[in-house]
Amino acid sequence: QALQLTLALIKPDAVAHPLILEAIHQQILSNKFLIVRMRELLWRKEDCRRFYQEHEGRFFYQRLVEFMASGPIRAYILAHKDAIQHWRTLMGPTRVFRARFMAPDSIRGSFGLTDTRNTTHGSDSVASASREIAAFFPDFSEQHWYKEEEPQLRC
Ligand code: YYY
Ligand code: MG
Repeated sequence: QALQLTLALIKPDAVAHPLILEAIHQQILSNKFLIVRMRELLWRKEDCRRFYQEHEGRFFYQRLVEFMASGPIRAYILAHKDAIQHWRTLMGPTRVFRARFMAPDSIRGSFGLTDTRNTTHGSDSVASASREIAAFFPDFSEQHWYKEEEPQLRC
């Protein structure tokens, strides 16, 4: 398999600002990701809780869930030969202080507001990418994509 898939989210803080939303979208394009699927949606709190269940019990869990349900989100399935790591590198560090000082040109370094309102999400492993893609795109079959579409997209 030449291409890897990841789930990328643009969170409510960034979707709310058209220029920031557009700047992030342009970064996706200029970094040669293929946009396999894209949708915008409002998330229910119970979906946020399930999506972030690995963080249940952490001090920020409740504020994270409230925030993720506070406005529209944009979800992408992105393909790239190194999609998971490449997207996480473009996003930058999770926490705003670190992002500003260690990776000022990253998406979070440029646009992140707080540790919670940090613009974007990216899957962190092949297993989480599969789980997260299924959560946002229940009709998408990875197996079918790798069999029928991916071979034609390689270059
Ligand atoms: O994968 P990534 O988003 O970079 O960070 P995680 O450690 O998985 O945390 C998920 C999510 O939780 C983060 O994007 C914002 C929120 N969060 C927070 O609100 N406050 C923290 N101190 C740490 C994380
Ligand atoms: Mg994470």
